[in-house]
Amino acid sequence: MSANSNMLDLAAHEDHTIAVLGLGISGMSAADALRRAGARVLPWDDNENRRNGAAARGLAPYNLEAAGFDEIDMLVLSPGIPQGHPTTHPVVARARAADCEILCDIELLTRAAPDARYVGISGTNGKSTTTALVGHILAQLEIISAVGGNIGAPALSLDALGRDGVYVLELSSYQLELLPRAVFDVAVLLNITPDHLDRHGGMDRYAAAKRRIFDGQDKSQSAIMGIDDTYSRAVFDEVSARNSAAMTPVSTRGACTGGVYLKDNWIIDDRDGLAEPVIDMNALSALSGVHNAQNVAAAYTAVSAIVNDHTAETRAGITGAIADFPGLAHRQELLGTCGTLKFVNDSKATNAEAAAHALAAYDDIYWIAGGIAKDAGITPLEPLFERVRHAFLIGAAANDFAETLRGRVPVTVSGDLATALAQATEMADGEAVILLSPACASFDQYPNFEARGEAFRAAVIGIPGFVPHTVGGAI
Ligand code: UMA
Repeated sequence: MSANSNMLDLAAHEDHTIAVLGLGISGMSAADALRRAGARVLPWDDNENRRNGAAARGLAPYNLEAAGFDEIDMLVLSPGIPQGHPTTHPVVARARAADCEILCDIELLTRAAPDARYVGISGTNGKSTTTALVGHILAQLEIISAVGGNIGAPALSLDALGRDGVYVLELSSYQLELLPRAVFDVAVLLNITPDHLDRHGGMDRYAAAKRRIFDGQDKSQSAIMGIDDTYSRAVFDEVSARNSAAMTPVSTRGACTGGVYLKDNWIIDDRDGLAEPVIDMNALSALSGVHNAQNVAAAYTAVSAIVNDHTAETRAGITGAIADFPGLAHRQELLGTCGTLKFVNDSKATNAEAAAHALAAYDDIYWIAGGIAKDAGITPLEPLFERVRHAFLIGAAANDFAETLRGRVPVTVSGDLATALAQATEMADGEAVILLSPACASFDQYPNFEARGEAFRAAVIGIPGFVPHTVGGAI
C-alpha cells in the first residue's frame, strides 16, 4: 500500500519478485517505490558504490548475474544499460533467456496510473525545453500535471495525479526501447539527428527507437511531429501511411498544410486551415533561435491537443503562459550582463548539434568550448565559425579543437573553465556574448553538465560589475 495518498499505487506488484538493474536515479527510485508497494525487490548495480548506497537505504544487493530468472516476475532496467548495442548486458541476456518481462520505470508509471493522460516528448534536441514548457503551460492553465522522465525526475517519484491528471514525460530513445505497452495521448517527436549511435547500432535503429513513441496510438490520440530533418520526415510519412493517430506536422522551414509552422518569426497555426499567426517569436526573450521556435510550436500544439480545445480563450491562455516561460538552466541560459557583454550558459550542449543552436543565435561570440568530444568534434560547426570572434578551449578536446579552428578563428587553449572565462572577459568588448557551449561531454573535468554549468555560473557571478539577469532565466 502507498504510504500517502499522493504516492503512485503500485500495489499490483505486491508480493511480486522484481529485479532492478542499475541503481542510479531511475533504478533507486523504482526500487524504493516497489519495495514500499510490498514487492520483493532484488536490486543490483555493477558499481560497488551504488550497491553500498542501496544497502545503506535497506535495499540489500542481490547478484543478478547469478540469479535464476525463472523465479523473477520482472526486470526493471535503467535506461542507460545496454541491451543490444554495443553489447547486451549479461543480466539482460539471462532475463531474456528465461522470458522474463523487461521494462523501465516509465512503463510502470503508465500501468500504475492508467486513468491519467500522458504527453510523451522525444527528439534528439529540444526535448527538455519542450517538456518543461508543456509542464509550465499546464501549470499556468491550472491543469493537474507532473513533469518527469529523462528530464530528471524519475517516473516513479512523481505524484499520483488521479483521473485526468496529465503526466508530461521527456522520453529518451533508451526509455522508448523499454516500453512494451505504454501509449501516449499526445506524442511529440521533435527531430532526429545522429546521437547515441553506438548504443543503438546505427541511425536506422536510433530512428526506429524514436518512432516507438507513436506505437499503439489511435485516431483519438495526437501525433505531433517535426518534419525538418530527413529522419523525422521519414517517420512522419510512415506514421501518416498507417493512419493511426491525429497527426500535426510542425516545421520551422516553411508552411505545412494542416500543421503549425514558423513564418516571418511568427508561429502560424494552420490546424483548422486558417493559417492564423498565434505567437510572435520576437517577443519570447527566453526562447530565442529557430530551434526554440520548433519547441514552442510543438509545446503549443501538444497543450492544445491535451486540453482538446482550439478556442480563442484557451489559445490566449497557452500563448500567455509561453510568454512567461523562464527557460531552463544550462540551455542558452542568460546569466546576466556586464556592460554591453552578455554571459550565456549553454553547458547542456554536449554535442556539436546542440552547440550549433547557440552559435546560430548570436553574432559576436567569445566561445568557450571543449571537454570530451563526440566523434566529429566541432567540424559540423564550420558554417558557424564566422560568428566566433575568439575561441577559448578547455578540457581533453582543446588541442583537437584548436587544430580544427586553425586559420579560421583565433584560439586560446585555456585549459580550464575559470581561466577561459577570465581570458574571454578580459578580451571581449562591444555588444558581444561570452558563451559556454562546449560541444562536448563534461566528464573529464566535471561529474556532469549541470556541475559544469554551475561552475560557470559561480565564476560569472564573481566578475566585478556583473549584473544578474532577473526576468526569467534564459534567452
Ligand atoms: N549501470 C550498471 N551497468 C551498466 C551500466 C550502468 O550497473 O552496464 C549502472 C550505473 O552504475 C549507475 C546506473 O546504472 O548506477 C545508471 O543508470 P542510467 O545510466 O540509466 O542513469 P540514471 O541515473 O538512472 O538516469 C536515467 C537517465 N540516464 C540515462 O538514460 C543515461 C537520466 O537521463 C534520467 O534523467 C533519469 O534516468 C531519470 O529518468 C540523463 C541522460 O543523460 C539526463 N539521458 C540521455 C540523454 O539525454 O542523452 C539518454
